Amino acid sequence: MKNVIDWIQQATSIVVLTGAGMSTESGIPDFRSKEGRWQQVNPLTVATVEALKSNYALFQSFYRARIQALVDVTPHNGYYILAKWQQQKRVTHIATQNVDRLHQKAGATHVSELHGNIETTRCQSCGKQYDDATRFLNEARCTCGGALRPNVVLFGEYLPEEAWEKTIQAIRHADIVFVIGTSLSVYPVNQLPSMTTGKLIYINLEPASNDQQFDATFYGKAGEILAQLDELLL
Ligand code: CNA
Repeated sequence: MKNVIDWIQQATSIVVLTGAGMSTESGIPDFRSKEGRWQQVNPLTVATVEALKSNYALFQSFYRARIQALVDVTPHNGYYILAKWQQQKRVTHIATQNVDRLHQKAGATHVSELHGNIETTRCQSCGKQYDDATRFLNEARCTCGGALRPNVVLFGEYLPEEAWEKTIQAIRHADIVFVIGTSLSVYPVNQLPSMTTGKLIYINLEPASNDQQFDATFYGKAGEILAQLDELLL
């Protein structure tokens, strides 16, 4: 812990990359833990373009449940700590695989949403954007008649180019990259940690198969470990 505090204090650019494990302490299940959503329904069969095109009812009900489950969810203390580090200019870039917008709800700005977000929607046919999910939740279609979908990146789709490029640039120039709450099993985001020449720090409940690349690892709850680090920084 002492080394990591020294690194943080000396760093001028810290990048944070988060995954679903960052949100479990706010009550949102991840995909791959024992308690994760993956155990009940396989997202590989639903969060896909194929499901959107060939089984829209299943696709719609999967995402409706996910959107509704987020209504009363609030960020935990770990999210506020990262937002504070960003305001203090310690953290220069936040990138997330999460679609829940909890970074922004805790006050973080300019978050690169590598897998999009679940709050806004668009038409799969004409591309028209909707600022919220009301129409989608009401099972209405786009004004053009096309099917609506959340602005998430489905399996098999490309990542948003701007978010991806900004994140690569930030990671290449970072002194430290914090990788938090991700199993690092989803391509291409799992390639990002190896792109830095800075220190790599992993915070996760359990080891990942490729975590020998990290300079420091903390196995435990993200919110608790961030709180310990933050306390030592005061
Ligand atoms: P994942 O594969 O489910 O991995 C999550 C990791 O977090 C696991 O290794 C867990 O051990 C770990 N973890 C769980 N709880 C904690 C905790 N409290 N503190 C620290 N670590 C913890 O999820 P990834 O993000 O790696 O996979 C990427 C997918 C999951 C993306 O496509 C996301 O969109 C998708 N996802 C997002 C959300 C969300 O937006 N909150 C929820 C579920 C899935």
